Amino acid sequence: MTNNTSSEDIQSLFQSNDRILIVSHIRPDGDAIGSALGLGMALRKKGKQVTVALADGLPSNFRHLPGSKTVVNAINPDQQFDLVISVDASDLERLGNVVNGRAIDLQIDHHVTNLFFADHNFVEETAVATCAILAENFPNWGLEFDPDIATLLLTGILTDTIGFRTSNVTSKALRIAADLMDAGADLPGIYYQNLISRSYEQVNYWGFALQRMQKRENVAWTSLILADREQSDYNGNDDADLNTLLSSITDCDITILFVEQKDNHIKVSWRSKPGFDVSEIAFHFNGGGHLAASGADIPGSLESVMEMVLQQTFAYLQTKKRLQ
Ligand SMILES: [Mn+2]
Repeated sequence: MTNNTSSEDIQSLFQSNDRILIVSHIRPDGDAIGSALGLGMALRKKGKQVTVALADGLPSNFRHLPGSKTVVNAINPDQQFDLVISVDASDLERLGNVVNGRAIDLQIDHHVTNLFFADHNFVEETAVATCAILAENFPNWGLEFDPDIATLLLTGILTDTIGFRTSNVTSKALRIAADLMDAGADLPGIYYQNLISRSYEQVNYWGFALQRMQKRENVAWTSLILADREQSDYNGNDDADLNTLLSSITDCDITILFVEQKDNHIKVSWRSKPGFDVSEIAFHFNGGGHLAASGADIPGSLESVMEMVLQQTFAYLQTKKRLQ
């Protein structure tokens, strides 16, 4: 499967269709939101009627973005669209139930695992973000930037590259970002807002976990329990991005976070340094993920899950040592 469209095709799709629906993946991140809203705004500037729909709506940490109030999380099944576009989603399932069986006319994405599920597929695997593909191609597609659009697209690039520090970052990505700055995006502001700033409640929530942190050999672990969430008044996502902090500990090759859930189960996440494959451990518990970041949902009490997971993690390290 391969790309089957060109910039000329895309430009004429935009020119000849008026009622446009843009969708992206469930649990939307900065790139999903930035690309859906950025493309939507650029098409509205061309006089198009645009609906941006995300099955899970917009997480609170992205509600500061321009145009965020226009996002809907469901569409009337009878509503007619001339053109349905998916951005930043590798397959139909990732869209959630927002398209209600409508076919996807055009998709723009950068995931290696993309299934080329649209009539017109524009997939660029080497792009650091879908927002980078949009920024690079807007001029070819007859679309223009303004400061809001540039802000949305740079938000996607910055969040998908965690501030230009993922291994796929290229000089081209930086040139695209520079062009977006010229178009009016405030890079330091976007950086602070999306990658640095945290609420008092979030950091307070971390505090409970940090106090309980333990370390044995090259493994550190800790837990967040339901009571911590209540005491800190934190109401954001499960791990509160604590994994990012844990994974920065220099002398630990593997870090593990246990997050207690309602109904007697524990969400476990592993992070590892290069050379360690934590997906192998997660797989043992019916979980999965990537070499360096994996997770599993395990039924049981915190104590029992912790014991099983630590045992399995140290067993993995033992086997690895023996093989070396
Ligand atoms: Mn992306």
